[in-house]
Amino acid sequence: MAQALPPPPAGAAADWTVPQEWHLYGAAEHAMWDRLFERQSRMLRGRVVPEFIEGLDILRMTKPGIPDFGELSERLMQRTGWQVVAVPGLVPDRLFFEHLANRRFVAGRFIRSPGQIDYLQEPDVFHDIFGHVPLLTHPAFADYMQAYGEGGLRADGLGAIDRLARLYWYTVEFGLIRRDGALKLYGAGIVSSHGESIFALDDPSPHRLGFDLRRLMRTRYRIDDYQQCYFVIDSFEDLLRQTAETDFAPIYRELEGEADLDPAEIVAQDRVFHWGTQHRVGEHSGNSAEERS
Ligand code: HBI
Ligand code: FE
Repeated sequence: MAQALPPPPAGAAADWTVPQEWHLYGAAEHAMWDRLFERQSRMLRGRVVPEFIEGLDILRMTKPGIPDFGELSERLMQRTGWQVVAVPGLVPDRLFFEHLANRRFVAGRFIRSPGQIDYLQEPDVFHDIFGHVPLLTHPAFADYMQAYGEGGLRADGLGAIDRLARLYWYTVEFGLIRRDGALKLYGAGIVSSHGESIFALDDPSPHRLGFDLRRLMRTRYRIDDYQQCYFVIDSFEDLLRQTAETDFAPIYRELEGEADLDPAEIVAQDRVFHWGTQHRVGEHSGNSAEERS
């Protein structure tokens, strides 16, 4: 059942938001953003779904420095009615869902230090803004994120947050999409990670399977390594259709009788794009991409 929320940290509002305080970033922090931005935008050319690059342009994220959340929100608001708000770190599930359901994306405001360039526990501003925000300019994806938040609030009352979190993980964080017969990246955990943006698309190790809501809700995931399994959607519109128009309560009940699947498993109904060798499992431990979310 839904539990009482912990109180917000000192300096945060009741909904856990804080001011970004953009003026407090120093030159080294902006330089770190520029370095990550340059490295990732070069890497992603031709690998990421084109709407991601369009989102960077629409939001003027190509200009140097850590973006100002107020400016991003203004442009996003015009486009799809979304806003970006700063939070001190991970927020409780229910609040996270409430923000999404109200078309507010919560983002960390700190940036990783040079020693953490490829490994980070908590989502920083580069993961949250570069990874997540460009696709919020896409109408169907923007609606999907809101629907996910609404689904989260319902799941909270049904004891099903863990199942729903798998949906987020395998789409919003680590999703692949098919475009003109080729696979492209769109998940924020992949696109914000230098190593995983190669691994997810090109490495023979991980499975790449067609999206199937029930299947994905049964599949465990790892937070400390590259994924062993990626799920491929046909389009953002299709993803939205399969989630927004679905009452998940009967699915949660149905799944209670079924065993969880290991991410290395393949089952008979799977639509297999690539049957992974799984030979690189564990090689990237401590090198998670999103570095969790
Ligand atoms: N809080 N700031 C932040 N960012 C997240 O991605 C996040 C969170 N709280 C909960 C959460 N993610 C997930 O556990 C939910 O998707 C279930
Ligand atoms: Fe994330």
